[in-house]
Amino acid sequence: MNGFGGEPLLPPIGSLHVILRIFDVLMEMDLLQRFEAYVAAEKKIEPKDWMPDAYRKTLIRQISQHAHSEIVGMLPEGNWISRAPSLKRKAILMAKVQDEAGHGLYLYSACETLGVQRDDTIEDLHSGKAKYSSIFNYPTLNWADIGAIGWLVDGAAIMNQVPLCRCSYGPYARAMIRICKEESFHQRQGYQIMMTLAQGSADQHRMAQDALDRWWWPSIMMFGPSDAASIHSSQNTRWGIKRFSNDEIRQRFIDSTVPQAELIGLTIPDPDLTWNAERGSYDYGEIDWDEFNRVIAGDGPCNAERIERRVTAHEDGSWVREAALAHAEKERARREEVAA
Ligand code: BYC
Repeated sequence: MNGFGGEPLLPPIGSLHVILRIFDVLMEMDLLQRFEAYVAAEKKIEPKDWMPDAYRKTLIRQISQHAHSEIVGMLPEGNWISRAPSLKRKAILMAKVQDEAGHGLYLYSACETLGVQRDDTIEDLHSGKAKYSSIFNYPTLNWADIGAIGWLVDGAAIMNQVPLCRCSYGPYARAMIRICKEESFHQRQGYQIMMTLAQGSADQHRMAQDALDRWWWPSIMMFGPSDAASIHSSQNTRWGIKRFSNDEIRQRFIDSTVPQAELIGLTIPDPDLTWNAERGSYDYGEIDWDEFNRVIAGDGPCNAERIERRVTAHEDGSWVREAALAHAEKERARREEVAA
């Protein structure tokens, strides 16, 4: 292992146990100080660099949960591929869902650079140990929901993920650059579906408004608990993982989305939403944190269905993994034979 920035660690010296222990502690303190200065100078931490255990753990937690969100996020939209209203909409939705699979793969790979096995992170999802975004535990009842997901859910995802492109951990930051570019297309396709419906027949307009009514508050909850209740924020901000607080990003999302709704003649379902000229921002109503806590604890409308679908898909895919491993083994044996 290197120091961070590729610098070599000092070799251990001395033979007495106590001296070694003191040396270890001093070295750890020194490394921590240098790590924090390095991060504060906006330099990227790379996989072989020294990092505090807690930094590694919080990144594994966040990146794996982010990867799970991408993969579980394919399910509510995937349900509508066969029912999209035209060939063009079907092709667009298929490409979008495929993009989400790609995002999950980049993120599982970024997570593996921190020393965890993909199988273990997936097992944590299946066993309910690891979370994934609360938003994907709500059902997609009709086509307008696909518009609302693209517009609001991908819109919220971009708002949260653009700052992650500057995350102090290199592999995560680099994965986020491509993901954000793709999410931005997703957001536009969702808004375009909503615009088409909102400007269509009275029934279509009602469908768009109904989807906004059902998806607005769950989308607002995506940004996580209020700053006062956020357990990871302060340390992760200090370590350059988080650049803005949950409430700051939530506020930005609301401020940019309200005019988009107005432009297409839809109403945000929040009677307390008012422009605050002094703050230059919208004031908004009370978020139902009981609902948020219930959903992230596993008791949302679709939690059980989502996990069951993921477990079945994983089991159904076992023959592909086994075939790939058998092929790799044959290739290795062939190479060894040639080399002998
Ligand atoms: N759902 O201390 P806090 C997408 C958990 S978009 C579930 O504030 P942190 C997509 C949190 O994990 C969605 N759990 O945490 C879009 C923690 O629990 P643990 C994915 C949530 O990490 C379209 C606890 O609450 N995006 O993928 O500082 C199509 C306390 O929270 C939620 C990301 O994952 C939630 N909404 O801040 C397809 C972005 N919110 O872990 C796919 C990366 C909070 O201690 N993640 N919790 O058990 C982040 O930026 C941060 O992790 C968060 C939370 C802002 C989400």
